[in-house]
Amino acid sequence: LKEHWSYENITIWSHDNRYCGGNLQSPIDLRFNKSHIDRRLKAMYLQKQNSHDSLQLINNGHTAQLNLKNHFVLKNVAPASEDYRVEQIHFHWGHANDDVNGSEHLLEGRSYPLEMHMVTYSSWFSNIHEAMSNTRALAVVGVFFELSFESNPFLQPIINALGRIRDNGKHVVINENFNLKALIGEKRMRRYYRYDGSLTTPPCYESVIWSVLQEPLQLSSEQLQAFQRLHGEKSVLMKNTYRTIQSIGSRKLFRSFT
Ligand code: 1SD
Ligand code: ZN
Repeated sequence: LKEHWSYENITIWSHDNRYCGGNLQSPIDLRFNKSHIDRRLKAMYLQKQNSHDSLQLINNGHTAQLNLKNHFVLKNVAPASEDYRVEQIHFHWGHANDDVNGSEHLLEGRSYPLEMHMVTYSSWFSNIHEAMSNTRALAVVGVFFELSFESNPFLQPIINALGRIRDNGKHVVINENFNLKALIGEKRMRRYYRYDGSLTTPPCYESVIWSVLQEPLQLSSEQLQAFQRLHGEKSVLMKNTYRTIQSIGSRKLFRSFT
């Protein structure tokens, strides 16, 4: 298992990580006409936990990641299923002067400039590392962002902190109020695509129940640029932090909405 990988050479990920060459890989192109309605897919929601742990935003060389340990559980991932504990959120984007590419999933063949992932793990496991490689032990919620003239105030606590984690390995504590529930919006969690997939980065474990919300969030181009200014390994600009789409193969794509 190789820890070192980059977005410059996605095509060779499978040389060091055999799962990356598997049949249940992510991301994929989400198409309404190729999806099946599943009426058992209920509105998901976040339940606040009683935690006073600080929120840490880190530059891990591949993305900006906000650690949310013990703050929320995700409910209704599947009918009568266990809770999924929210571990972190992180982002995927393109590069400066590219307002189009950046998302990992596509919607009707279309990309968005930013995609947020909320990574959760089944409460049957004691931590995410134990869960990581087990079937359906992770549930990741993907949320697209599209550009708007107005900035998104719910995203601003993260944007403000990005300037302080420009370089690989940096981390800061977010002291401003960050409200994940308000950022995503309760209603948005009703309409989503659902399929069985993988981590979109090495080791590409095929352990993820994917939910990608149909309705995007908005951010301003100034907010987007704050991501595009981050530096990764060897101080090079972190750019095009997204994996190309993978074949859906024989998998079924479901949706929660009509
Ligand atoms: O890319 C992330 C990776 O950084 C890590 O967070 C992993 C879960 O531990 O998830 C992948 S992803 O599939 O959510 N992109
Ligand atoms: Zn991700």
